Amino acid sequence: MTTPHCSRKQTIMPQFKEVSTQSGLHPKPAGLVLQYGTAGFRTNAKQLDHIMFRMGLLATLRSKKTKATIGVMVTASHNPEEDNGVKLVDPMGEMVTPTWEGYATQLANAEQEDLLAALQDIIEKEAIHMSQEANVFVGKDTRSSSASLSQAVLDGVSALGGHSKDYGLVTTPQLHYMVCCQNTQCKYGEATVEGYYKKLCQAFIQLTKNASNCTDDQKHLTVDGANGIGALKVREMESQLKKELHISLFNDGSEGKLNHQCGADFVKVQQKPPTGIKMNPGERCCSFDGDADRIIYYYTDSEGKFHLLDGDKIATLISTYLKELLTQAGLDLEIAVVQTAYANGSSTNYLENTMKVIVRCTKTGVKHLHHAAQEFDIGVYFEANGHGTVLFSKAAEEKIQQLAENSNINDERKRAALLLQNTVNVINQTVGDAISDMLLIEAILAIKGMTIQQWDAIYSDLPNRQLKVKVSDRRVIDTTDAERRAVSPAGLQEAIDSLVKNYREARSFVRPSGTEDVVRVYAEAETQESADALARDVSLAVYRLAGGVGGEPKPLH
Ligand code: NG1
Ligand code: ZN
Repeated sequence: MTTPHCSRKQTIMPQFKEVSTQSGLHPKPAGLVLQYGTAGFRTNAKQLDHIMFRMGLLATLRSKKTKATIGVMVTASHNPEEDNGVKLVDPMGEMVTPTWEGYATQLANAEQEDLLAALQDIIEKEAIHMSQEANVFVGKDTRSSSASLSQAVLDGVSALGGHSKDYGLVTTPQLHYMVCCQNTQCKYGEATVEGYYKKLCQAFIQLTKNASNCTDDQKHLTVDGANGIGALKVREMESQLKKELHISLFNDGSEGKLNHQCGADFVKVQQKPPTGIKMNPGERCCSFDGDADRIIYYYTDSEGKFHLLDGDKIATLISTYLKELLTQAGLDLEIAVVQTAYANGSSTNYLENTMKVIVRCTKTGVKHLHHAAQEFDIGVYFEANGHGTVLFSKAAEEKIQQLAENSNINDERKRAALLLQNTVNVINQTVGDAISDMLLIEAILAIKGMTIQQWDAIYSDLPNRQLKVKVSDRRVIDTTDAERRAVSPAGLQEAIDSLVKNYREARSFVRPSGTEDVVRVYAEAETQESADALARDVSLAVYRLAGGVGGEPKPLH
């Protein structure tokens, strides 16, 4: 038997009075269970009102605990327009720490009458002083549901007496940037969108100003804004690029539907151009995702063949550039590239064996990559899907700074040091950022006088295929070795191992998605036919051994 409602009410502490009243306006549908996944909560927007209110409460507690400003971003990134989601941002702009992800799940799933007890539990476990001030920054994407959902977050913050600042429509990385600026007393930059544009655009202009022989053609870039927030923000920023970059913006949200047949996820997974854009052969194009924290480049050649330059190609370009600059500057800093199991085998091979940089593999989800990248002087991390950035340790930044200010060095070292300094400034180190990554990539190509074809030719991707399999409970799949091997259900890994042996240069792995109710299958092999066949074979094994639902996976061809 649960405690009767009225007896609970009598024990409500004054600090919870408002929560008790307000939570009635954001009721939880009884029995609904959601989990804080790879990128926060994400599901159909209709199920999220109570989650948003409760994340407003949790962000307020987290702010009290850390004595710092916390961010809450309302977005479902690359998911369809009907979905929405929420992610919490920790003080330095990083993803919220795992223990608090657990609290988020507990708080989200507490039935209406248990909400105050669930809150009290977190307060006690974390020894939070409720008299401490709290500050929460809130941002949202362009989904039609985002306005009322972000209001629910704001209601949650005010119910616990926290202060909030509503940034309205911003990209996810912009909100991360604001939080970091605020908590570093503006050392990282000014906590406004204008401050963000100013920091990034000034660095970009400094980087490209000496890029010799950059023609107007080379300064042209086609951008697919996924009909989302990134498009709005590119428009806002454009004038500050002072014609150093000419952007043709498509899928700007004026007509098309968010992420529908466009955007970084569509282009990466379908391995084809988005609809709604005009592509000329050989021209550089890029796609953002729905909250502008991912970017993918591509072009079609003169024969009309589509070429994709994903997160692995981006990581390779950036790390090559940084390594060259470090050598020219005479700086001894350790550089590493962090990837996930989805990284193309060719990229790992090139980075380790040709470039000879350290390569680390982590579990999927940027928080894991971010964490691993923090262990190096310079950590370049990218998921194959185009989510990534570069982290510079404090010591690395100081060394670069000192060298850039040193007047006793030769011109080559000076030039390299200044380029490194501006490179640090153009990068959003808090999280992967499509706009910042775009400016960095464009600057590198201009500085190196490199075409997209030359960039693409650094190494050739192994053909690959990603598929999804529906199972009755995806939690039956448990993985190890940075998700590269399945430990359950019994027999699945053995089945994958023996299927892989049928193809040359093949590799395959499966893992439960953290953002969708599916099992993801990845396969790569010497030819596209082999990669497709292997992906299908492995999908069948998942279907049979892990409780597949619906019809059996069909051959792709
Ligand atoms: P899941 O659904 O857990 O595979 C996807 C991406 C992640 C990450 C998150 C958050 C792939 C294979 N997975 O996670 O890399 O970006 O979404 O957006 O791309
Ligand atoms: Zn995203």
